[in-house]
Amino acid sequence: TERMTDHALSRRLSYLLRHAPHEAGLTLAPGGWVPLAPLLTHLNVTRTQVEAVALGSDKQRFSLRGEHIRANQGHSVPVDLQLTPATPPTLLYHGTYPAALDAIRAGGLQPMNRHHVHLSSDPDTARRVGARRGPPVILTIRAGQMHDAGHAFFVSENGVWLADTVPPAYIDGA
Ligand code: HQG
Repeated sequence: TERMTDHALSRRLSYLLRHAPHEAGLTLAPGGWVPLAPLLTHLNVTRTQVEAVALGSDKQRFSLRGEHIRANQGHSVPVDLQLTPATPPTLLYHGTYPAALDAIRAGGLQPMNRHHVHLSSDPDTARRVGARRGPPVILTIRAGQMHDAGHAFFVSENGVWLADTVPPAYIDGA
């Protein structure tokens, strides 16, 4: 069989570890961890290939620890990621697309299919996230104020800021 490209393997790992561990016969342990061995068998890849993808990923999407692997964020299946609350910078950014703006103005940012709203610490990253759906719109989130008002923030191992929702009052640029 042909060797999967690193990109294809990264896509498969994201899919299995965030959305469909059951397809590989796995369940996510607290933190999102699964044992590496059965995953390698399911994907028919080597540990070396997975290490290359995990360590080489621009976004550090995965963590490898001993004989276990996880996705650092982006899950839709129920999982306790064991995130600790953290104090965000004054401003965070979210890249979205024009057709979502009416709903965002009315209801704020919602996690949609994921567990959290994903926020970036710089506008360039937010622009890249938004550009996945066409011409992006960059929203500025007054995260410091929001945190002072009692909203919890978390930061994933790969530096993505997460919040349960972002009320419209803290969003500029919509
Ligand atoms: C929008 C990728 C209507 C939101 C990226 C977004 C990121 C609303 C979409 C990570 C809304 C959800 C996450 C509301 C938010 N009404 N639309 N009230 N609130 N939206 O993919 O942030 O490459 O779940 O603006 O790089 O785009 O997979 O979230 O457009 O880090 O590692 O609903 O996924 O990372 O889309 O992306 P998503 P996202 P990976």
